[in-house]
Amino acid sequence: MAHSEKYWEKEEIMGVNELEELQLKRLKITLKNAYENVPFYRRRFKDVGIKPEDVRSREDVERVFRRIPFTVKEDLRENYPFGLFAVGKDEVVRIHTSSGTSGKPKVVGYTRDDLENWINMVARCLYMVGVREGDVFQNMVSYTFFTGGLGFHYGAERIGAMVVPSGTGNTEKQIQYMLDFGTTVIHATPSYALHIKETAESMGIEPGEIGLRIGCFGAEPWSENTRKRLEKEFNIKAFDSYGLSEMNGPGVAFECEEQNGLHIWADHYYIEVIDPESGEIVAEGEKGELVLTPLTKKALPLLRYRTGDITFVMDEECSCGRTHPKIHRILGRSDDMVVVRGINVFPSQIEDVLMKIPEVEDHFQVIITRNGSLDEITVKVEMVEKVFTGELSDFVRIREKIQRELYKELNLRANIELVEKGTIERSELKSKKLIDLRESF
Ligand code: DLL
Repeated sequence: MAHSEKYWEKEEIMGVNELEELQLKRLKITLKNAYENVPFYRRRFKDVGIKPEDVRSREDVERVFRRIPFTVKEDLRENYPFGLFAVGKDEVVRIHTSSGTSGKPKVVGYTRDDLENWINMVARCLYMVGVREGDVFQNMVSYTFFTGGLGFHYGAERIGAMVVPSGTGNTEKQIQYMLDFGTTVIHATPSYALHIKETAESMGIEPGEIGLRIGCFGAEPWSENTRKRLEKEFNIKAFDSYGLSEMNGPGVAFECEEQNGLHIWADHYYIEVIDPESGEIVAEGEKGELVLTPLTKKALPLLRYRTGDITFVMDEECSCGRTHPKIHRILGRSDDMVVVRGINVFPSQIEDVLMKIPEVEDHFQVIITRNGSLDEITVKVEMVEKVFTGELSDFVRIREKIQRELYKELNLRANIELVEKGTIERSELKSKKLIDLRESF
């Protein structure tokens, strides 16, 4: 395997110029593949009057490539199941799906080379955060259609770690396995990690004494203060992991040891950030929706795919030596953002505020309702058992404290409903933190 002591692949430290040349070379191949093999894209090229060979130089990427309309989730749904595939079933060796809240799932496919690239990308990420041959990697996400299970499984195997394919559920057993097998690295959604922590405590086990070193958490938004909690409780370093099925799955972007932004693998993805309203590219470093084009994906060459995720490209060199750009941790999904009384609110903002208040437990829910013409925001918060005295004055004090802290961040007065630990439903995969009931009013 071509890795030095510090990096998994030499591509991680390529010069920026070289990296851009590689992007151009691969983009040309991707455009040709999409044009020649996907009727949907051939039509789109025709509609805007361009051909793949019109993209010759880096300038053409801005001039020509950016005229191609965005691909959106609905395009995948409308072409269900394999309509956007660029290869026949004989070349596809695996599919995964990702379901939204309604309608048909999005089906994604991989050729053998696609899988190879994906495995290496995930291996890169794991190696970057310090996973090595001697580690025991417990993979606590779903192994079926969700890309997180098999995606991480093969990546960790590629490094040579011992993989425990435990999937989700049976949380008490999972904890027992950690102790029995000497697990050093865990992979889960942040919500499930919090649930595991709570379950361990209820079994009389100190999470910090399990012997874990590293936690890889992702697949849903989480906040800096949640990281602090997870690191402290489990006695680990916790890293943010970003990806989406349409771009292989996990392994698109990952934090390095700096824990300050996620390196996005620019030799495999072309990155744009747009204003979600106007579709225009935002100024460098500005916040917007991430748009990705895979550069090495044979089976499903989605062009200018709107991820729906809000972030920005961080303009700084990373002391880890990797040259690939960094994105800020995902601030939220554009369709997760709610506008309450004219103010934009992301559930992850609320999470960050709550997780720094010691009286607040790890679980919460945001409920939006409409009272006449006025939007109401209610945050249901579990209280730490120790402070749940039943004294009215305590309730009032804590409620006011939470309200004040949220007001500072959101400039919005929220109703706070304090509930007992265990009231809010726990989640083994992605949790639903926001319930918007306004539509049904
Ligand atoms: O969640 C792939 C994945 C698996 C990523 C395991 C990380 C770990 P999907 O089910 O297709 O794929 O969901 C993709 O989840 O567009 C984001 O909105 C959200 N998401 C993924 N990672 C993060 C993260 C997988 N670290 C969608 N922070 C994406 C915030 C995330 N949101």
